[in-house]
Amino acid sequence: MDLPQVKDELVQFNKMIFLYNSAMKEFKLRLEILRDEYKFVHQYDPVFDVKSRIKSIDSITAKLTKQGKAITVENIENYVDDIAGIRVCCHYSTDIYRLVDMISEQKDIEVLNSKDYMNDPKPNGYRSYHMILTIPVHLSGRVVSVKVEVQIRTTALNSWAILEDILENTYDDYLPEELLKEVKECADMLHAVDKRMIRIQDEISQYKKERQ
Ligand code: 0O2
Repeated sequence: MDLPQVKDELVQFNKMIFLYNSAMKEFKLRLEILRDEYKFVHQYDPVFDVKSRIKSIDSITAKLTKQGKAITVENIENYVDDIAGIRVCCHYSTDIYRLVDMISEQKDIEVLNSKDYMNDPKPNGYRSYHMILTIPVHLSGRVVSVKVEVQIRTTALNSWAILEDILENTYDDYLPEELLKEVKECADMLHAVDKRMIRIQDEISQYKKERQ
């Protein structure tokens, strides 16, 4: 690549990141409004915490290299779906599906792909709900649909995912069997606790209803 080409690619890259950043802002605002409405109607916030990030250059290049693709802006846009990432933590797993429905019902949001790792966990114990969606970004004179990855999970399973991520990134090519087993057991225990808490929450709601 000669210098003008490099410059052009850099401009395209910055434009692309600007769009992904705008899409994240747009999605976070939608989510905030949905939460406010839910709180207003049900006196309860289904969301505990929201984090967002633009995928790191290292992670983008690793993903493209793994797919055997050249590192270009076009390939990033076409083959990496999670440049803009939103992670939503809920207290209870029932809140996850409430949110999935509320997000999917938004008329101008298109859900391209969903993965329900809550009901179908990864072999290591990972549980989360993932959606790749597009959201319109209104610019001066045009509207652009931009991809955002949304991960929704419980706070308990989020702590687990952080620990598991550290484990994956610490041991280069050999992960100790014992640790893997223990980490999987922790995921299963946390999931069991999440389920018990829902049962307790149901019992409390039932009691409240009966007292009304
Ligand atoms: P980062 O650091 O978030 O950028 P794909 O994204 O399609 O290439 P995959 O695995 O089919 O790969 O997609 P999937 O399952 O939807 O996972 C995408 C993201 O979910 C990952 O992004 C992680 O953030 C998270 N994730 C998936 N599986 C695990 C897991 O077993 N443990 C943990 N801790 N997180 C997981 P990246 O690109 O890996 O990382």
